[in-house]
Amino acid sequence: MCCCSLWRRCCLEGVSPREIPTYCRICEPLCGLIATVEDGRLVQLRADKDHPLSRGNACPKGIAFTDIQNDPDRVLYPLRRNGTGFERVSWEEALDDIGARLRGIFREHGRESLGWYFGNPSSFSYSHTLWIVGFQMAARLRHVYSAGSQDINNRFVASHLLYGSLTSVPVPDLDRTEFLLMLGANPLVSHGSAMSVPRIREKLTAIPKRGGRVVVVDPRRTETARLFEHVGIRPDGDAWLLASLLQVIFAEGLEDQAALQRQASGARELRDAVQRFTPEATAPITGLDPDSVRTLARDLARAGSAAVYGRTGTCLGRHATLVAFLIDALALVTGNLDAPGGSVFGKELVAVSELNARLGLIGYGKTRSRIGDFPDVLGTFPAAVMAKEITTPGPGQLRALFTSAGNPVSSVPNPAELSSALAQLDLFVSIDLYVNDTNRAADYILPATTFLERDDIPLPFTALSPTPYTQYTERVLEPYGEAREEWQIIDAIATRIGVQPFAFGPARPAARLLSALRRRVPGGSALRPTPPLLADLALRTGPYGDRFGLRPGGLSLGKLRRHPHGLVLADGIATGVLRKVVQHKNNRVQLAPPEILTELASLADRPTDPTYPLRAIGLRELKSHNSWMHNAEPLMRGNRAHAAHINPKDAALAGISDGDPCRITSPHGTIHTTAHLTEDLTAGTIAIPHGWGHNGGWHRANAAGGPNVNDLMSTNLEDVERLSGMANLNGIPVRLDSLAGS
Ligand SMILES: Nc1nc2c(c(=O)[nH]1)N[C@H]1C(S)=C(S)[C@@H](COP(=O)(O)OP(=O)(O)OC[C@H]3O[C@@H](n4cnc5c(=O)[nH]c(N)nc54)[C@H](O)[C@@H]3O)O[C@H]1N2
Ligand SMILES: Nc1nc2c(c(=O)[nH]1)N[C@H]1C(S)=C(S)[C@@H](COP(=O)(O)OP(=O)(O)OC[C@H]3O[C@@H](n4cnc5c(=O)[nH]c(N)nc54)[C@H](O)[C@@H]3O)O[C@H]1N2
Ligand code: SF4
Ligand SMILES: [Mo]
Repeated sequence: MCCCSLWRRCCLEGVSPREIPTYCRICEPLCGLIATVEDGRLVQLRADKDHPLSRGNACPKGIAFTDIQNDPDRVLYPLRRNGTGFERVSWEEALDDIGARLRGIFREHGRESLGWYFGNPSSFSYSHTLWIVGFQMAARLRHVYSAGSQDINNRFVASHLLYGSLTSVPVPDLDRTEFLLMLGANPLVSHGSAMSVPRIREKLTAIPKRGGRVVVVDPRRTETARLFEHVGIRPDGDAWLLASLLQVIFAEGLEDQAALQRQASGARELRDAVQRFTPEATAPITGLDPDSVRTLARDLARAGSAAVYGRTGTCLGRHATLVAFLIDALALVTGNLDAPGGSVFGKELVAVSELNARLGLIGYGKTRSRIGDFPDVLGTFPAAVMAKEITTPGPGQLRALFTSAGNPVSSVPNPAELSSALAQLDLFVSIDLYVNDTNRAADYILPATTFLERDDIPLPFTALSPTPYTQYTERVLEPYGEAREEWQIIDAIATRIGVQPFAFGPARPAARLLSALRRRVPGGSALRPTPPLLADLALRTGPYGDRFGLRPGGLSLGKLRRHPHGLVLADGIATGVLRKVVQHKNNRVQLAPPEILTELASLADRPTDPTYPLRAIGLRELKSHNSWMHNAEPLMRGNRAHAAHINPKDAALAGISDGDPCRITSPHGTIHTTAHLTEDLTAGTIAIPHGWGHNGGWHRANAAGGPNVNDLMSTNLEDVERLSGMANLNGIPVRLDSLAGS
């Protein structure tokens, strides 16, 4: 149909623009988008009014993705390093050489010398994720790293300890809660994380509108805190605050006895362990007035319903696993776990947790890292030790590395150490959209499709959505240039080293099912499963599935194809499901596992060093997305530049005025940036955006300048959180100096 109803040349020549519904895969709300495509090129992206949840809402980053799709700096052909930089080569040449070099490395050093780092955008591609897992298992990869150790692995470990199920993460029941206690999250800017909630501002503001409360615990009076009640905690004080809230609740008999009896074991030990954390005892560390902490504890315990939620601000400190654990413990002790309006467990689209509980494929601490002896979390080791794994000789040394959708030189601690380690690799291959700050050192850069150039279904996100929904999208564009989907690239590399992801033995029921399916699906590969085939299989046998006709009305990919704007699966998250979630033998949430009791017993603040009197924390910006959207013109207008947000009192002590250049120094490194003075920061805290300081193939991003804040961060083994391998990126001791006049 003609979109302009004027029958212009485009219609007559059959190239009339097409408008195709799809969804954004930059961050977790997965907002519905309409892509206008003309002559095989993306013309525009706009918000999809017919998406059932985002209903015509999208943020500036989603709209600006047009500039990334069409960016002249994108890598569209395989690139090989030569003496001076990169040269274009054919796919066959690249893949054959990579295969041959890998085989040589394996002959000399064994398979364990191969590693993979996958970054944040991989979580938004089902095919990429599936093929990494398939490849990891088929090739028995040990060196696997991800953005998770800079983001959320502590949350998974807390779930493992509490529920015996790593992937069971409760979400706040936003539509029903009367009290939301939110720690270390800024959803007005981040748009929500570990929860999938389009139009989150509306959801949050609806809480006080219906008479409830939202309390935001954050060292910065953030965009979110400004709308609600703000508790200005000192960086990394959360473990002490949470322990105090529990202490008050137990001491005043405000715990929900019935819930404890029904759901938990270890309540008495937990009560004993938090006894020493009175609000008076923790005040010097949290910076919070003991009376207000007591009032908060009482209000939370007495609320009709309450959800406790924490995100990256609580994940990147020194006690990350303990903090994530105490967040859920507080919900349980107040009777709000798995209860309407509380912290609730969504139903998975694909039964990953249940399947994993049965088969025990991936887990926690199944293996330990060669360097640092860290437990694996879902098959991955801390990215903070990746550099040392490359540079430390001995059996199992990491010598050949792939990165896909990742920019670890920008995102992990101590980029200088990692950069110099990458230069020592025997082989370094990256699958990306750009020459970024990491793969500029690669032997090969293989061009990936963008999310608009691949089909998708957001498999893990249904369980994180307070209104369960899902959506399947076909690719809306043919790949530009010679870009390929990651799974195809992984498959091609696997073939060349003689492994096959998803090769099931003939006796396995899954194999029988697959081959039956293949016969039924037109074009289904006779040899290998494709992502849509696996997704269909997983969907149809999953909790919402149609069981191949046994459950009429259930889901299949075919059904989702008939609902291109997405499908709401239920009105809300069902409660009373904890017995199914918990995998511990006694079927109870463990409130006092030994790991946590040890953490509580030894909890001590880091000694203050007068040389570094301030604490640095992170700051996400509306128009940045980690490291990779600084090349998009609409997001960089008005000469956007990097700046550290500093309380005027701290600035005055250092002789710094607004807009001055300044130097920030930690025990591990130094950065230079511009000072932005604001009362939003609690005195003593500096907030610094990450993901800047570029030196890749993206011209505008390079020109934007700024430092890499991770120069301040440490990869010393004692600075990596023991239980989950989390990098310490918040609450870093720093010193502030003026650079004016120098
Ligand atoms: N100091 C500090 N550091 C942090 C954080 C912090 O708060 N403070 N936050 C941490 C967090 S939460 C995260 S998630 C990490 C992110 O860490 P990373 O995932 O390592 O880095 P990103 O900046 O997300 O880089 C993503 C890369 O993927 C590429 N890309 C984008 N889309 C695609 C695609 O579809 N396919 C492929 N193959 N490539 C694609 C981009 O070009 C870019 O190079 O950073 C962490 N680092
Ligand atoms: N615009 C934009 N959106 C994004 C991203 C982005 O880069 N830009 N990144 C995406 C990614 S990968 C993720 S993981 C999510 C993250 O989603 P969020 O975690 O919601 O994002 P942040 O804005 O980093 O929020 C962390 C908050 O913790 C506070 N904080 C820092 N230290 C502490 C502390 O010790 N205690 C407490 N209580 N608070 C602390 C910070 O001031 C900040 O307000 O956002 C996603 N969305
Ligand atoms: S909030 Fe913005 S970036 Fe995130 S999914 Fe929606 S449109 Fe995309
Ligand atoms: Mo993240």
